[in-house]
Amino acid sequence: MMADKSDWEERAAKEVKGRDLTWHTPEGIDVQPLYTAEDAEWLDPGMPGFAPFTRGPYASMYTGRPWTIRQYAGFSTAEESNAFYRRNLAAGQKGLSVAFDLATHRGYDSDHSRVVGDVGKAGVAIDTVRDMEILFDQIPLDTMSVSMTMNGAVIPVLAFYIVAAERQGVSQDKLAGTIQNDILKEFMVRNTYIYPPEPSMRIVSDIIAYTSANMPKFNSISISGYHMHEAGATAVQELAFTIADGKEYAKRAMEAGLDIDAFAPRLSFFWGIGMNFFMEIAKMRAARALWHDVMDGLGAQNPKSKMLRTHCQTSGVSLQEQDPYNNVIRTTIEAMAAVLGGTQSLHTNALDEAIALPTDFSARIARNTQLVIQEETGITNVADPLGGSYYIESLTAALVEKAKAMLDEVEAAGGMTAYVASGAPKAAIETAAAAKQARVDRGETVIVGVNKYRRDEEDDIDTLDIDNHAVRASQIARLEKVRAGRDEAACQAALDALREGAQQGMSPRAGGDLPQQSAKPNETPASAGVHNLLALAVDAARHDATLGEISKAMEDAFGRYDTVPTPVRGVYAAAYAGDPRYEQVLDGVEAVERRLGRKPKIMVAKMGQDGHDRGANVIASAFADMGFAVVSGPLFQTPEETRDMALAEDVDAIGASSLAAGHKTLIPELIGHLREAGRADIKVVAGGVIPPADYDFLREAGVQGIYGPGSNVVECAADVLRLLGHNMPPADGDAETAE
Ligand code: MLC
Ligand code: 5AD
Repeated sequence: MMADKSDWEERAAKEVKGRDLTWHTPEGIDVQPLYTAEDAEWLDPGMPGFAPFTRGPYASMYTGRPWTIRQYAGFSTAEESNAFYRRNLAAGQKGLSVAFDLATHRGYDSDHSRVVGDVGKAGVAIDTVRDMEILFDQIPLDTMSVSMTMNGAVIPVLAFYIVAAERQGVSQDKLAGTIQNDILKEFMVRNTYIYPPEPSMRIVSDIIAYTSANMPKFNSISISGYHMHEAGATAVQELAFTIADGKEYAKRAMEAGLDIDAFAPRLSFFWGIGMNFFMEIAKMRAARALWHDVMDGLGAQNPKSKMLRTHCQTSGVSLQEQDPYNNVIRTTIEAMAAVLGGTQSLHTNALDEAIALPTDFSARIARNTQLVIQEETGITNVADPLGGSYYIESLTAALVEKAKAMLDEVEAAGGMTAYVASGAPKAAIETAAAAKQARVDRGETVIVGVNKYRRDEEDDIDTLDIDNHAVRASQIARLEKVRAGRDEAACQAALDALREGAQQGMSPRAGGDLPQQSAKPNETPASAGVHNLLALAVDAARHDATLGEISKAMEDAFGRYDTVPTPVRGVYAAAYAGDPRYEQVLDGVEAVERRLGRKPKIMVAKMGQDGHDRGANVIASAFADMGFAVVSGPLFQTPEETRDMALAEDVDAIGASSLAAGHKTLIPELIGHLREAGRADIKVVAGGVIPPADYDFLREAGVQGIYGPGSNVVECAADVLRLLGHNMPPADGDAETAE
């Protein structure tokens, strides 16, 4: 007789002497050491290309057409990015994906005083249609599909794209591509919003209305879990919150008077793919099943409305500064998960991700990772090759079940806009992130070359450096030229019309950030009427209005939205209870407290337009748990504003978190301001994505500690105690110290 699962359990228990082999995942799923037909007999995943699309949106999947190799890129000027795109396309890339700089994301022209450190740094600087024309010079927009990652300044950027194509002789109905246009996740995790939630949601549905009427081949939105994943979300959180976001957008568009089947086939998705291989594959399958049911529930009839298509990007946070060639291996594994999960489009990260933007060399390896999988492995020859795997099907079902429960919570809270406004999903993700960081710091989650098998010395690798001052100067020159050459009266008239359209379309609830109820059936929907913001902005762009001007016209009606981070508390204390090194740090903090007569106080600062706040929040929550008084600065401060807050709060140290390459400009400026104020005694340390090649520069500027990715948070605190004059004993072996 054939052995069954109970026979197996008996034998395995003997082999491991009764040890419990269950894996308790951060999602709360108890993964068994073996799956059999008994676990999966009730699961039938159906066929690829058929409802509920668990096995993939298309019947033939990659046997018919492989996924699109779509590498996300952009840096410096439009000229430089254009040349980079053309080199990549010639070498096998298939679609484009534009990364804009943070000034552009946040609706500022390159000559604005708040963005001095950001222009051209983390993406390409775009101020006018002219820049957009240069970006796509010799790239035919009627055949190339282009993704643009833009959410805050989504109206001017899409308007520029439409007008740049027009000037290339391509009408908008021919444009194939995707605009990210997903604002809810910006309020949760990515932070490149400009306006308050309510007008931001109007922008989303105005774009859906415009593209569904005028641009039939264009995906109006890329509903993104990626950034939640990167912020530390579990697979269930990423799934549930992203699907809930999608549902919210669909409902808003319907409330604005659109027919669901007119726009839903052009809603698209975007997942982050990390190292938990099978979980990520199951996540993508679960997402398709969940979306099918949600759209069915909203009354969609067209099967394409219920068919989830997605882009994926391998995980940035899974990549490390230490021993960076390991990142090629990690990215390959993640890319395999994305492909086995059935992605339509994929970006593979470059090996220098944790250090700087990709060079030509690292971009080539990243691209070739996909080319090798696509052309050398035979993986594309079968649709959904893992369908029917007992483990995969069980995991998919478990994720569907858990995500459904979380979706019910969102529904009970009044839908995703209300839930986001409550801060609950952001806090839940931050709690997961802090717990994850603690598992890494404790060595329970192994990262090769970081918390295990660490090398004594690291090799140097070449990284891309951008001369931010030169890019800014050249952008300013072009801005002046465009402004001088345009019909000023016509341009201002178009901007006035946009401002008015923004005001009128919003009444009576302009600027509010409470969830909106359904529009009354006889109310003229803003999105479909004469006040469509994208239509008005296209007109302004035709008259060469700048990105900053278009954004400002809407800001006049909507206001600008600011938030202060509110890091979670207690996660570290719980994770480290009883850890001897952690206890030493607690003792150290108390010793400093006795000496000062108050708690040592640290400010966690985010300067410039860089909204990546996961690292800053992890530091703030861990330091608070260790007994420091912690002040979190608001996002987007200028160095002067950081100084003012540090002086007002009378802090002992400032930790500047930088993940978007502004560190060489912003941190030295801050130190200069502190010195001028006579407070050179305030210690400044820096953390985030900082290339080792910049360490000397920063130290000379007065930075007293630098902590790259992979730094141990407890050791950072030990270092800060030393800076505050406490005689802190070294860690065992002291190999973990970040710097
Ligand atoms: C596909 N097609 C097939 C087929 N597979 N036809 C027959 N048989 C098959 N097997 C057809 C499709 O129907 C479609 O035509 C065409 O081929 C293209 O396929 P696709 O599946 O739509 O792929 P693509 O065009 O690449 O679109 C993928 C997408 C899209 C829908 C997911 O939204 C997209 O490209 N997204 C990319 C998003 C992105 O790059 N984001 C970067 C974020 S970076 P038709 O006619 O039906 O269209 C970021 C980082 C940061 O956000 O800064 O924070
Ligand atoms: N070029 C290439 N990749 C980028 N990323 C961000 N900006 C750029 C850029 N300008 C990638 C990184 C990061 C993710 C959000 O996108 O992988 O983790």
